[in-house]
Amino acid sequence: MKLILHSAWRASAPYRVRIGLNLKGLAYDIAPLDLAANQHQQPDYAALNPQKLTPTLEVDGRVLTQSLAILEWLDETVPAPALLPKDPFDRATVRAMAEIIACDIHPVNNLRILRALTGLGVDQAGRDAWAQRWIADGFTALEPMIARHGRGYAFGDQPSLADCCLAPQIYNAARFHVDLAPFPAIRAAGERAAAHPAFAAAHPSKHPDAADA
Ligand SMILES: N[C@@H](CCC(=O)N[C@@H](CS)C(=O)NCC(=O)O)C(=O)O
Repeated sequence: MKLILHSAWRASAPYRVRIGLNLKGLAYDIAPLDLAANQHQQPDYAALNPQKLTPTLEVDGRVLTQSLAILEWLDETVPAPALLPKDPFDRATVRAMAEIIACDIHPVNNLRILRALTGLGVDQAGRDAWAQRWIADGFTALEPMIARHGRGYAFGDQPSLADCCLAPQIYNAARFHVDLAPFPAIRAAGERAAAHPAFAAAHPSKHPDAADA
């Protein structure tokens, strides 16, 4: 299987997919996109991904988009190690954790939203305050779920879809100087994941075009 991941170095959504691919032990090429230079908005990329967002995963020439859809495809295609538990109730719980991040925290802090805020006259301090507000809001909901269900990782004692989303969101929270002191369970799960080779290899600093930041 020939896999090409269109990925941007600090972006959360492709970071989730890099973690998933690494957990499954799959080899893949990274096609880096420079979001600051708007490479994702160019016609050649838009032909692959009409949303002009990253990630896009090419699978033997076929195209998948949306990080959660890609991770679920991955889990169905390469079942071990599983990203979702077997029990339907547990699966729904892990999906709920992932969706708090991917559907409720991340979209309102995305580059295009921050650019739109800039266009409305919001300065850097205002944009940081915006991101901090919504990250803290989501983490406040996630914290008791991880405290209840985590046993090392966000859910149970193995990395799951929830960790694929959590590690990038913690990285993103640091970029916006979010105080993680009120979220000990989130911090503990993040530290546990960071020590896992699949997560370490997916870190933005390992991206082919990583810059100093
Ligand atoms: N729901 C999508 C979100 C994709 C997304 O928003 N990707 C960001 C990077 S994390 C992006 O490409 N942003 C470009 C922009 O906002 O202009 C997914 O999970 O794949």
